[in-house]
Amino acid sequence: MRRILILNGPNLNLLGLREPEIYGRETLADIEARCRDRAERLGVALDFRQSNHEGTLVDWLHEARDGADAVILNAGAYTHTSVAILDALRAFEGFVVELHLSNIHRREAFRHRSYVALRADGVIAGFGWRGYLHAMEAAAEALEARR
Ligand code: CA2
Repeated sequence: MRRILILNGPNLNLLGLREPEIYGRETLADIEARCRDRAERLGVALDFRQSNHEGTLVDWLHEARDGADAVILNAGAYTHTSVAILDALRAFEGFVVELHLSNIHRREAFRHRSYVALRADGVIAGFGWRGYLHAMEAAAEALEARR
């Protein structure tokens, strides 16, 4: 069975609790439940995690080298700052989707730069929680095509 790892970065544990006009009303637990449902339908194994710590995200990307076929990464604000996360992504050989709830290109200029994009195979942004499902579909299809 193909394995998809979904990693969520800083502050995403607050989803649904503040700024619903930007990030929506769904909590991260709600999104995880929808992803688990989709994983079952797609016939993939899903690992879904969140951390507020850059080093933890780096450690998890290292684990993915042996533990996942695709990584879907919403790195939160680290998207725009973290060379460490980019370097860890470059050590991962599987399929990578960069994911954002909001359309980062319609927001402040500092959100337009993405280090994650320098390694991502594809980028999904601006579709809210549904973007997680779009990313899973894209990853599952890409893995199937690579078989
Ligand atoms: O749109 C996205 O998914 C982001 O990755 C979210 C990050 C932001 O820094 C990126 O530029 C775009 C922020 C996540 C913060 O989430 C919150 C949720 C509720 C309340 C406060 C923050």
